[in-house]
Formats: sequence, structure tokens, C-alpha cells
Amino acid sequence: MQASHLVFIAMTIKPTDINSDGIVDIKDVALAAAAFGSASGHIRWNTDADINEDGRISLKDIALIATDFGTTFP
Ligand SMILES: [Ca+2]
Ligand SMILES: [Ca+2]
Repeated sequence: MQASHLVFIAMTIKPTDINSDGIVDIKDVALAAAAFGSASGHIRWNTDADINEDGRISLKDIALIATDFGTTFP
């Protein structure tokens, strides 16, 4: 009997505070906007801005940042 492998794909959501200055604000949105539309390997690619880690900077990443907008991190 083969062991069954449960593959658990966790949604690893990165911090939306892209520039790590302790607050999610317009600067983080700007960083994501600068990389908007890029995919991994692209010249404008910013791995920190790929919040949902799907390999491209899309509206989903912007939306995640927008959701946390104004959030401060101690
Ligand atoms: Ca920030
Ligand atoms: Ca993404």
C-alpha cells in the first residue's frame, strides 16, 4: 500500500508593506504600480510586489495592498 501524500498548498501571502517602512501606504502602492503588468524575469519585476506570489504583478496584488492600506506594522 502506497503512502498517500496530501499536498497542501498554502496561500503564502507576503507582507503588503513592500518597502518595509512599517506602514502600508501610497509608497507601497507606487512600488507595485511601477512593476504592474510585469512577470517574473521582466526588467520592471519586483518580487516584493508580487504579494500573492503568482509570478506576475496584477490587480490582485494591488487589491491586496489596497486592503491593507493604512495598516501599520510594529
Ligand atoms: Ca510601506
Ligand atoms: Ca501577483
